Amino acid sequence: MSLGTSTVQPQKYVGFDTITTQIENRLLKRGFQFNLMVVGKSGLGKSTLVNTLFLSELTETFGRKDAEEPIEKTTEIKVTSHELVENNVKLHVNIIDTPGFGDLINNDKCWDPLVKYIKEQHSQYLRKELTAQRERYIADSRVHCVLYFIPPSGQKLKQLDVLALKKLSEIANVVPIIAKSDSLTLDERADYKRLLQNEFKKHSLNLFPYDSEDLFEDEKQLNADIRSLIPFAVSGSQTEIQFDKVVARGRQTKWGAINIEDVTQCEFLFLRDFLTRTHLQDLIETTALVHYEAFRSKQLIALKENASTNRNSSANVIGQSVSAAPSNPELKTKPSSEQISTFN
Ligand SMILES: Nc1nc2c(ncn2[C@@H]2O[C@H](COP(=O)(O)OP(=O)(O)O)[C@@H](O)[C@H]2O)c(=O)[nH]1
Ligand SMILES: [Mg+2]
Repeated sequence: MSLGTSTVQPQKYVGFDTITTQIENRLLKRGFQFNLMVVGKSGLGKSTLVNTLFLSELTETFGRKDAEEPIEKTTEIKVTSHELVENNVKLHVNIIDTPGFGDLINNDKCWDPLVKYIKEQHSQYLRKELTAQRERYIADSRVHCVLYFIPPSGQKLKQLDVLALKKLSEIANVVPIIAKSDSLTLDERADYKRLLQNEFKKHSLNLFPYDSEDLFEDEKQLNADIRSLIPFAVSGSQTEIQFDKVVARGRQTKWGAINIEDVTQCEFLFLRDFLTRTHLQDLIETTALVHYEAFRSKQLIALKENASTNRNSSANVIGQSVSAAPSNPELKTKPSSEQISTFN
């Protein structure tokens, strides 16, 4: 017997169409959490770009007063939290600033601390999820997006970048960008972008955005358009400049000024639209449904296998000695924090 579903039109107004407003109100009260990690060599303009993205002073960059001054370096992973409000929508942003990547003489596995950090956030979330009295709303520190800064060298990806991009894109949404692209001419920029796109293909890097079967046609098209733009060639600036008709963020040089907010000169606006207007929710959702889910299932399978090996070995012990006290089954199956935080 099959239970068919038929569409019923209630005779009077019932009011469940307000569910979207109810959800919206709840979400508005709680706000949204977005965690953005920036990765790349020091001096590539990471702090400046983050501040340009959200038009606020989110991270410190002092810039240099003269060329002799050393570039300010971030030496450890530093997280700063901010709350941005736009038309009643609260966005909690965590910026995860990472140490100058590849700055050392020996950069062997310099992505390890970043991979470890990303996995640690997944493991913290899993631990909170698995406690008996879990919170209704678990604070989310999982990394939703990794902005990967590539220097404007015009050259192929270095082995270090390939390996780092590979490792990071296995566990998070990675978006590569060409940093300080104002140092390239428009032609050089287009060539470099093509070269990097080929490199991504050659090394089979699985970069964000991903296509899934449940996407609508227009969403697939949008993703294809975005993929043709990646890596975005961007520049950042925290100073406003008076151009012919507008005042906008720009970089003044001896030869003139570039307007960062003009898409014919710089792809900064494409990047910002992508991160905030079109793909913010997708970045958050993909982190939860793809990356975290993969971590979670791997950990839970490992725990289950562990538990069954333990059970088998304790069954042997009980078989040998009747005096063995029955252990607390709750403790047996409950994962310890050490078990969950195993990295590989
Ligand atoms: N030409 C150029 N210089 C930039 C750009 N973004 C930042 N800078 C400059 O590069 C230096 C380092 O910037 P910073 O944001 O601190 O780099 P970080 O070490 O990657 O965080 C500063 O002097 C910035 O003014 C850019 O897009 N183009
Ligand atoms: Mg910095």
